[in-house]
Amino acid sequence: DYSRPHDVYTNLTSLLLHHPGPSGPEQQLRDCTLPSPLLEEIKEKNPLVTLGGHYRPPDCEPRHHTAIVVPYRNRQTHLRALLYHLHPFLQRQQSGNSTFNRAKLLNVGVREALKEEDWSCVFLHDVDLLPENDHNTYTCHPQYPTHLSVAMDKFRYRLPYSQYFGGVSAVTPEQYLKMNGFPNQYWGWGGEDDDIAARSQSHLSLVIILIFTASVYPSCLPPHSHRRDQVRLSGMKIMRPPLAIGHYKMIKHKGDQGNEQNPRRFDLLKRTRLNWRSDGLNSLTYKLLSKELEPLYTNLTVNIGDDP
Ligand code: UDH
Ligand code: NGS
Repeated sequence: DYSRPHDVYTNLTSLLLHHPGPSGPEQQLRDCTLPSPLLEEIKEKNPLVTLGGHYRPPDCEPRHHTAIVVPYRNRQTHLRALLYHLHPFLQRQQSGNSTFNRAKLLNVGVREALKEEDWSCVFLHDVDLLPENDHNTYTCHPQYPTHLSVAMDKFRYRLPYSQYFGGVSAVTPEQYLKMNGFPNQYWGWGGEDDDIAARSQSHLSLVIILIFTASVYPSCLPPHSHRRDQVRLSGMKIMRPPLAIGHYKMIKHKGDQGNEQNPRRFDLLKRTRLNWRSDGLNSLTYKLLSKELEPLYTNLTVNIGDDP
């Protein structure tokens, strides 16, 4: 019952730093240098596959019903290797064209990454931005969210506007929790980064004493003379590297199908102050469909629902 559904699944590629590289178990399996995974393990990784190897997308009517026939005798290890790859592969192919939701995918990525390991810093990194300056250290500030892509070539190496928070940013798990993660309601292009900026600043209004402490003890500041920007909400701050350091090249591209401008973004932004406590990490729902350790990244396929 592997069927190509209507636009339901959204593919999330999350880049986990320090991940086992090309010599990891996935690669070893492909090179046949690792025993095939156990059937129980494959089953565990594919919770939505039912008895007999059936899979049905949970939230839509399939358009196709496909059976896969394998001629087989005495090849248990091969069968297990095939099942291990095929189930997530087929579920991935069903990734649909429903409206993109960058902030919700980032929420999912952060939550799943934190299940894996106790990261001290999590980067939120657009796929089309290449850092150009080695001094732009990929670390977190201990107290405040950091915005790193302050000087992109497409904006002539400066901020397009002073509150811009798009592209590449970083939070510690504690900062992420305190700001209730990111909004889940921005379907389509635009505004979600402004909401994230506003909610981090809203939160920071609660820790004004820490800001004061940081200014008294400069040793609390991160390396490379990150400086604190004055922002609109009651003198709150977001950390940024200097313009000369936060250089990024953007891989040129057009707008994506399924990520058209969100006409509701301005209305949503007006309500950030009211909504940030209830829309975010604490209201996040999704279904994890598969998780694959590729040689250079971890690929999570998730169902995050659709624009209501
Ligand atoms: N992304 C995808 N796939 C998509 C859409 C977005 O992977 O279909 C991710 C990707 O990481 C990307 C990020 O979401 O870098 C941000 O999306 P974007 O690159 O489209 O946004 P950006 O604002 O570019 O950087 C906008 C170019 C077209 C704007 C049209 C509206 N003015
Ligand atoms: C603002 C958007 C942001 C976006 C930024 C840069 O207008 O989400 O432009 O866009 N805010 C709203 O639409 C409310 S860019 O020039 O990269 O296409 O990140």
